[in-house]
Amino acid sequence: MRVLFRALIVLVAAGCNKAVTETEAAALRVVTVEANAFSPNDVTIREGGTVRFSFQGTAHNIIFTEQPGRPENIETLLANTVEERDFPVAGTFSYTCGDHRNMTGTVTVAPPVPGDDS
Ligand SMILES: [Cu+2]
Repeated sequence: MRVLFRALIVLVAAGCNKAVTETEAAALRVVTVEANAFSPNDVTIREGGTVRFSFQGTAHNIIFTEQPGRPENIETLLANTVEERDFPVAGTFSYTCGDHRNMTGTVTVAPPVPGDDS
Protein backbone atom coordinates (compact mmCIF):
# COMPACT_ATOMS: atom_id res chain seq x y z
CA MET A 1 0.00 0.00 0.00
CA ARG A 2 2.86 2.38 0.85
CA VAL A 3 4.50 1.71 -2.53
CA LEU A 4 1.26 2.56 -4.30
CA PHE A 5 1.03 5.81 -2.32
CA ARG A 6 4.58 6.81 -3.34
CA ALA A 7 3.79 6.09 -6.98
CA LEU A 8 0.79 8.40 -6.70
CA ILE A 9 2.96 11.21 -5.30
CA VAL A 10 5.43 10.83 -8.19
CA LEU A 11 2.57 11.03 -10.71
CA VAL A 12 1.18 14.19 -9.10
CA ALA A 13 4.64 15.81 -9.05
CA ALA A 14 5.14 14.98 -12.74
CA GLY A 15 1.82 16.61 -13.52
CA CYS A 16 2.91 19.81 -11.77
CA ASN A 17 6.13 19.99 -13.79
CA LYS A 18 4.18 19.70 -17.03
CA ALA A 19 1.92 22.59 -16.01
CA VAL A 20 4.91 24.84 -15.28
CA THR A 21 6.45 24.06 -18.67
CA GLU A 22 3.25 24.98 -20.50
CA THR A 23 2.96 28.24 -18.60
CA GLU A 24 6.52 29.24 -19.51
CA ALA A 25 5.80 28.67 -23.20
CA ALA A 26 3.43 31.61 -23.37
CA ALA A 27 1.25 32.55 -26.31
CA LEU A 28 2.47 36.15 -26.14
CA ARG A 29 5.73 37.66 -24.95
CA VAL A 30 6.73 41.33 -25.01
CA VAL A 31 10.27 42.38 -25.94
CA THR A 32 11.27 45.98 -25.27
CA VAL A 33 13.60 47.48 -27.86
CA GLU A 34 15.69 50.19 -26.24
CA ALA A 35 19.20 51.68 -26.27
CA ASN A 36 20.93 49.41 -27.07
CA ALA A 37 19.41 46.08 -26.19
CA PHE A 38 16.42 43.80 -26.57
CA SER A 39 14.88 43.13 -23.17
CA PRO A 40 14.53 40.30 -22.46
CA ASN A 41 16.77 39.15 -25.29
CA ASP A 42 15.74 35.50 -24.95
CA VAL A 43 12.04 34.58 -24.87
CA THR A 44 10.16 31.31 -25.24
CA ILE A 45 6.68 31.07 -26.75
CA ARG A 46 4.53 28.17 -27.82
CA GLU A 47 4.17 27.23 -31.48
CA GLY A 48 1.84 29.72 -33.17
CA GLY A 49 2.59 32.30 -30.47
CA THR A 50 3.33 35.98 -30.88
CA VAL A 51 6.18 38.27 -29.89
CA ARG A 52 5.29 41.94 -29.45
CA PHE A 53 8.28 44.22 -30.02
CA SER A 54 7.83 47.51 -28.16
CA PHE A 55 10.18 50.15 -29.57
CA GLN A 56 11.50 52.73 -27.09
CA GLY A 57 14.16 55.42 -27.43
CA THR A 58 16.06 55.74 -30.70
CA ALA A 59 15.32 54.02 -34.00
CA HIS A 60 16.03 50.30 -34.36
CA ASN A 61 15.09 47.45 -36.65
CA ILE A 62 14.90 43.67 -36.42
CA ILE A 63 16.59 41.39 -38.93
CA PHE A 64 15.86 37.66 -38.48
CA THR A 65 18.48 35.08 -39.43
CA GLU A 66 17.54 33.41 -42.71
CA GLN A 67 15.87 30.06 -41.99
CA PRO A 68 12.58 28.29 -42.77
CA GLY A 69 9.63 29.56 -40.73
CA ARG A 70 11.22 32.85 -39.75
CA PRO A 71 8.92 35.88 -39.66
CA GLU A 72 9.24 38.97 -41.81
CA ASN A 73 11.90 41.48 -40.76
CA ILE A 74 10.83 44.70 -39.06
CA GLU A 75 12.01 47.83 -40.82
CA THR A 76 13.49 50.67 -38.79
CA LEU A 77 10.92 52.03 -36.36
CA LEU A 78 10.99 55.04 -34.09
CA ALA A 79 10.09 55.20 -30.42
CA ASN A 80 6.61 54.50 -29.10
CA THR A 81 5.84 52.01 -31.84
CA VAL A 82 4.65 48.44 -31.40
CA GLU A 83 5.05 45.68 -33.97
CA GLU A 84 4.09 42.00 -33.60
CA ARG A 85 5.36 38.88 -35.31
CA ASP A 86 3.76 35.43 -35.23
CA PHE A 87 5.85 32.26 -35.07
CA PRO A 88 3.91 29.34 -36.61
CA VAL A 89 6.92 26.99 -36.78
CA ALA A 90 8.81 25.49 -33.80
CA GLY A 91 12.51 26.23 -33.60
CA THR A 92 15.05 28.80 -32.44
CA PHE A 93 15.01 32.12 -34.29
CA SER A 94 17.87 34.60 -33.85
CA TYR A 95 17.67 38.25 -34.74
CA THR A 96 19.78 41.38 -34.63
CA CYS A 97 19.40 45.10 -35.17
CA GLY A 98 20.90 45.97 -38.53
CA ASP A 99 22.01 49.37 -37.22
CA HIS A 100 23.50 48.07 -33.97
CA ARG A 101 25.01 44.63 -34.52
CA ASN A 102 25.69 44.23 -30.79
CA MET A 103 21.92 44.11 -30.26
CA THR A 104 20.94 40.46 -30.53
CA GLY A 105 18.02 38.34 -29.40
CA THR A 106 16.52 34.88 -29.65
CA VAL A 107 12.95 33.61 -29.85
CA THR A 108 12.53 29.94 -28.93
CA VAL A 109 9.28 28.49 -30.27
CA ALA A 110 8.31 25.38 -28.31
CA PRO A 111 6.56 22.51 -30.11
CA PRO A 112 3.09 21.53 -28.90
CA VAL A 113 2.92 19.35 -25.79
CA PRO A 114 1.67 15.82 -26.68
CA GLY A 115 -1.85 15.25 -25.43
CA ASP A 116 -2.53 18.97 -24.95
CA ASP A 117 -5.44 19.95 -27.18
CA SER A 118 -5.65 23.57 -25.99
CU1 LIG B 1 19.36 49.20 -33.01
